[in-house]
Amino acid sequence: MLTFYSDDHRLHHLQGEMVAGEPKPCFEMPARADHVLSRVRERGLGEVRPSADFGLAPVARVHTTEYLDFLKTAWDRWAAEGNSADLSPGVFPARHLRAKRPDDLYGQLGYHSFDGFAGITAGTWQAIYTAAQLALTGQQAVANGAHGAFALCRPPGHHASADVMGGYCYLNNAAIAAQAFVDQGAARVAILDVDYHHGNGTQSIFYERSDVLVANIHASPSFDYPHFLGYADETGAGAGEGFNLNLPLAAASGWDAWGAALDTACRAIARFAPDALVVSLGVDTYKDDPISRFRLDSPDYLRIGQAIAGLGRPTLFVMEGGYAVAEIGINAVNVLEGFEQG
Ligand code: Q9C
Ligand code: ZN
Repeated sequence: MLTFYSDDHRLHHLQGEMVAGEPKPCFEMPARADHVLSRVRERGLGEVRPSADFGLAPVARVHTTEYLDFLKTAWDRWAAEGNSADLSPGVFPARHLRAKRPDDLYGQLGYHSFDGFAGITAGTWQAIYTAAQLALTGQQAVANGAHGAFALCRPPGHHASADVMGGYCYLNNAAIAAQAFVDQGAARVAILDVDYHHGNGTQSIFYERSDVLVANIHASPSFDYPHFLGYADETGAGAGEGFNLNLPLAAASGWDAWGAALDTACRAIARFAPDALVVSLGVDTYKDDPISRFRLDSPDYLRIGQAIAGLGRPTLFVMEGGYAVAEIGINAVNVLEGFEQG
C-alpha cells in the first residue's frame, strides 16, 4: 500500500495545551507522525510518496472561503499586531450570544472555533494545507485503481466542520477526500470514523446528504470529548435522514463492545454499497492512550483492518488521532497490514 507523507507537518507545533488547569506539552505533537512513518518503513508497507498539489478548489468544496481566508491570513494578522506566541481563542458564540462574524482577528477566531484545542502558529497554514493535499493525493491513487492507500495526515481533521475548527483539527482531510470521490463521479461514498472521539466535523459536513454515509464508533459524548455531538439519535436530517450512524460506547470498552460496533458499522456500509470508502483512522482507542478511556490492544488493530478489507471497497485511510506516541505506529500500521491481509 502506498503511504502519502510530507515533512510539512513539523511546521505545526503548538507551545502547549491546558490540562486540568495546567499548561502541558501538546498531545498532538510532531513525533506522532514520525512514529507512524518509521513503522510504515520498518514493516515494509510500501512506497512513501510526497503530496501532489491540487490547490484550494477541492478544499473549498468542503470549507467556506471565508474560513479558508481566515486560516490562511490569521498568523500574519496576529504577528502584525506584534505577537509571537500561539494564537488561541477564548470567546465563542455559544448559546444566548449572536453568531455574527466580527471584523477583528480575535472575534473571528472565536467565531471559527468551538474550543481552545486548535491554536494557530506561524507554520499552521502550510501544515494543514499540505495535510489536505496528502488526503487528496491518496484519494487520487485510489481513484486511479489502488485497492488501498494511506494518507499520513497531521494535524488531524475530523473535528473540523465547514467553517469551525477545534480538537486539534482545522481542515477536514477525510471529508475533503470523500467529496473529491463524489466530484469525480462516485454515486456513494462511505466514511468510517474509528477515532476514539466522535467526528463531529465530518458528521456536520454530510448531515443532510444521502450520497455520503458517515459511520462513527466513539466514546459517548455523555462522558467524553467533544461532549456536544455524537449521540445515537443523530441519524441525519432532510435528504440525509438515515445516512449518519453513531455508535457511542461506554468508558472502558474493549474489543468485545468495540468489535461488535465495528460489525454493525460494516453491515451498514455493506448495505449502502459505496463506490469508495474513507477511513478516519484514529488509534486513540488504545488501552494506554493518555487522553482516552477505551481498551483496545495492539493485535485488535489487525482485526479492524481485516474487517474493513471484508467490505471489498477501494479504501483510503486518513490519519486522525492517537496519543500513545510510542505505540501509535504499531497500532496504525496494524490496521493497514490487517487490511492488506484481508
Ligand atoms: N484532557 C483528535 O483525536 N482534548 N482530537 C480533550 C483531554 C481535546 C482530540 C481533553 C481532544 C481532541 C483528533
Ligand atoms: Zn481522537
